[in-house]
Amino acid sequence: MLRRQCDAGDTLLPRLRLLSRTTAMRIDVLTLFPAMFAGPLDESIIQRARAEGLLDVAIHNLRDYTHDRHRTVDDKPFGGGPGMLLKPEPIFEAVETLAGDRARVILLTPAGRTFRQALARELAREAHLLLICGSYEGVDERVRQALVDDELSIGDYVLTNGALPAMVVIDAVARLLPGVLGDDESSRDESFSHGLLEYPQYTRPAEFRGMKVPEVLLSGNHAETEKWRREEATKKTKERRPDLAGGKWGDGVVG
Ligand code: 21W
Repeated sequence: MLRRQCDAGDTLLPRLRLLSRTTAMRIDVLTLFPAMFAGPLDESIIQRARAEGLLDVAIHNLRDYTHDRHRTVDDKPFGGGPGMLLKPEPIFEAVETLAGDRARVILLTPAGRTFRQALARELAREAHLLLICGSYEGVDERVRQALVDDELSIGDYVLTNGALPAMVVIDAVARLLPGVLGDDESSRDESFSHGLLEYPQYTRPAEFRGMKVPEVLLSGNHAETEKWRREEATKKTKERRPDLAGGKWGDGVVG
């Protein structure tokens, strides 16, 4: 079965990578702003992953799951107060239509736990994600109770809705799927998965406007170069991100 997915000319490495995933990862997104997703998912590495059948993303307009003339998705909160809430019926109908019984259902909300690289790695092992984008109005609590497996925030700042956060999650997860990054990108990534920020890097020319590339990098001495890079990365991490300091959570946060 696996064999048929490989062309005769394939080298051994891409063939082995296929062993860990035989079908594309499926990601469904439920949003009030489907048009926001057009650019980011149609460019670069994500587009290539989709074209190669490694990732299957579908964007769904929450309004398509309403049945009234005005395509109503929100209503006033019981108990009063300002603003409106996303009403449960369209979200329930959408999730019941899209999730099957295997999808991991994730609500993007500022009240969620912060999305980190460790969770991106965990999500990359799932077969099917369903991302529900929050809106400024908030969501009826019964959605959380009955449908949602995880609530995620992407950080402590206020956005207008959950569409950008959903794209951030898709991007972080997609690049971890087997075969999405080239061999060079992947091995480079692995060598940084030790919880340090990146060391300073230089390319030609060796001197530019009086600014010189550190001598050790021109020396050709690999051991000295490695030592310099490790020291610089450690120094930078201690200065800028003392909370990471050497990857104390074994988290593999990349720089
Ligand atoms: C902004 C939703 C503010 C809800 C009284 C009670 C998803 C997000 C979002 C948004 C509120 C993420 C209110 C980082 C984000 C998101 C829109 C608060 C108003 N008044 N990660 N509640 N930052 N943002 N609701 O904004 O949906 S993940």
